[in-house]
Amino acid sequence: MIILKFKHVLSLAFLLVLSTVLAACGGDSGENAGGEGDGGSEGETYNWRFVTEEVDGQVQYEYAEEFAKRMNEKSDGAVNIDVYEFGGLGSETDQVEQLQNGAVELAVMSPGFTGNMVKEGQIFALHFLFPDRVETTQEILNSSEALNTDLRERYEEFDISPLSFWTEGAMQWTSSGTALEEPADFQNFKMRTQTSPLILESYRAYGAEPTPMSWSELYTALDRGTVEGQENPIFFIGDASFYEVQDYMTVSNHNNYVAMTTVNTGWYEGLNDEMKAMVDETVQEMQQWVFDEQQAQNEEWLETIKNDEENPTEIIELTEDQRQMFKDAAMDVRDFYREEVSTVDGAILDKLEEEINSASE
Ligand code: 6CS
Repeated sequence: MIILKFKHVLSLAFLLVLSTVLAACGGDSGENAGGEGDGGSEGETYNWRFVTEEVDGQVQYEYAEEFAKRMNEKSDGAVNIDVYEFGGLGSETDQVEQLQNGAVELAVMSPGFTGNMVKEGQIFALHFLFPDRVETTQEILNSSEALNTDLRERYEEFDISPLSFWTEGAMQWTSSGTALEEPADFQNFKMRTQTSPLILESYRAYGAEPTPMSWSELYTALDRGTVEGQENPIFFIGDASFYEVQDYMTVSNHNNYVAMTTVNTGWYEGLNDEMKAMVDETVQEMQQWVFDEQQAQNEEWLETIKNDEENPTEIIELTEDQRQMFKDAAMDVRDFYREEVSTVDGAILDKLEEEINSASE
């Protein structure tokens, strides 16, 4: 764990140097990069950059490494993708901008950091929307027209093309001082969230005081009590060591952590047909790969957290009645999304709810 924290400090130091270099590149994707309007031709090489919000060993980073390996093999070495850990290129929000301006071609992006821009993307902030079964949630993410067509169009207005949506696992709450078992426990509770405004709204609905921040600041904030709790999938609670500075983990399964494989829209549209097909095919193949990866990491970390006697964590399972209280309190946020957030009168949410209902039948 110390290594991870140390590595993170190194990454942040590296950040300044690298982001300066990228800014100087002005979005030039490197030699024969297959950029916008570059049709590519035989014998060409392609050098692309792929940034993630996680570090070596964590799901997003492993995804990008595997993606890069597959693209390199399929192209007989013509496609070379440099994968960047989180911290190397700035904050999560900086990374969104880098994808938009073409400084990087590919990014794993969480909708939780784009909500101030792509309002509809905040649909993922709604608690208890997706089914409890993570496999069914992933099937919906794979096939949903509401997400893969309608929401994608909203992102493309900002030069971001989400090519796929995938779960990193069900999210759980961790806390110090207060065990989170029913909405009343959130009263005045200092909860860390990502930056999308609807995530904050979801916690205000329980009476909490949400504070948005990057995960790079979260360990220290939890340790010092600046915030008292946070939400994440179990592998992340483990690998980022948050559980070491928290007393409780509530198995709430209140939401899924959804990540998107995104590309710069202009760059992607400018790829030649062969390259585009190779990217699309690899994105599709990776859906099962990443599902298995997150499942393995989440299962492994649950055991580690349970058995870590040096850093004991009380694990709380919610009763059906307790979950129902949270569900009831969360429902108003859907109306808020439809009325105050959506720019299309909640049409994407309506369609997604229909898709979820038919997948759950
Ligand atoms: O809590 C967060 O902000 C981070 N959580 C995960 C699972 N991935 C990256 C993200 O930034």
